[in-house]
Amino acid sequence: MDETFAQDVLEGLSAKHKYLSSKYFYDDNGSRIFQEIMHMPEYYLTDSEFEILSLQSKQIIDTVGFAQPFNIIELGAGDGFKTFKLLEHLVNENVAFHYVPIDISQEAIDTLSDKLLERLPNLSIQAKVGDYFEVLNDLKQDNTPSLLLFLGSNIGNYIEVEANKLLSLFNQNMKKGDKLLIGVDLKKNPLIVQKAYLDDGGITKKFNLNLLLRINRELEADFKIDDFDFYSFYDPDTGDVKSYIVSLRNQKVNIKKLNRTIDFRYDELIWTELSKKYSLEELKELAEVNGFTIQQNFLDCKHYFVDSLWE
Ligand code: AVI
Repeated sequence: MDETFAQDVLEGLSAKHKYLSSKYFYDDNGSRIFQEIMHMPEYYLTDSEFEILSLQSKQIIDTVGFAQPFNIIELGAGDGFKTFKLLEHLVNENVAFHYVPIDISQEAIDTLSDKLLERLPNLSIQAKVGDYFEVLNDLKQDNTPSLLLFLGSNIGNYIEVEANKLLSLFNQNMKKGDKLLIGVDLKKNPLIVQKAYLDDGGITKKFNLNLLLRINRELEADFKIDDFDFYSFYDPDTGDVKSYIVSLRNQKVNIKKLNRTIDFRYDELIWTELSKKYSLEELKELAEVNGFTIQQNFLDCKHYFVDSLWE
């Protein structure tokens, strides 16, 4: 049994306002559902970032300005669909670089490596499964310049203190001269944001409820999935999208491996995820409090999303 998972589930479901961390969405099944989300028309984030990397890869790499060879280290690579455009540009231009994708899902990393090598047989790829910082720490030993990629608005899933902790850890684990390209979803018309998280097809609901299935499987619980629903809400002032699982009944759930029975009230919420949207001013502040300066922002044509280059 994964002790941290067990501990976190116990803590979150025993709290007055119940919560579960979205980092636990991504078991192999959850990673597959996330691929479905990224292909939904409502989930504009993927298309916007894909456009940036399709049309502006040359400008991005020219602005980075590294001598060759260099590393491209992708944190939380997922299916690498967006990154493909950047990699394709570099391979076509015969640029000397190593691509080092890091992800916590073995399945996601295997699929990514196979797909990339099929389409870019000359790509030098050294995939790693595991913790970002262990890998970054290893890479610090070699003095090849590195461009870190933290794309897909993954930073939006961290509350403010955790986002700052993570970014300052990135900073500490970067060598002098290394750069970070961070993908961030921007504040925009609230209806567009709302639809991306409360989709008509119920895929985001399935993504959230998969976490209960994971608890059933790994902690021998008896959540009845049909007795729970999903809700998501965007607050345009704060930029927070908050997602919840909703209990549809008064009910008890036994979690055998935790030796606990948890009570859920009718309409009680479990907070599962924050997906924060930033303004460009807030983004500048986020960079600066963590010791970075923005070298350049690369936006899509609708100004929905930014890939921001930090040094
Ligand atoms: C991975 N992360 C940036 C996604 C997001 O938009 O917050 C996860 C997601 N949750 C619901 N839909 C997508």
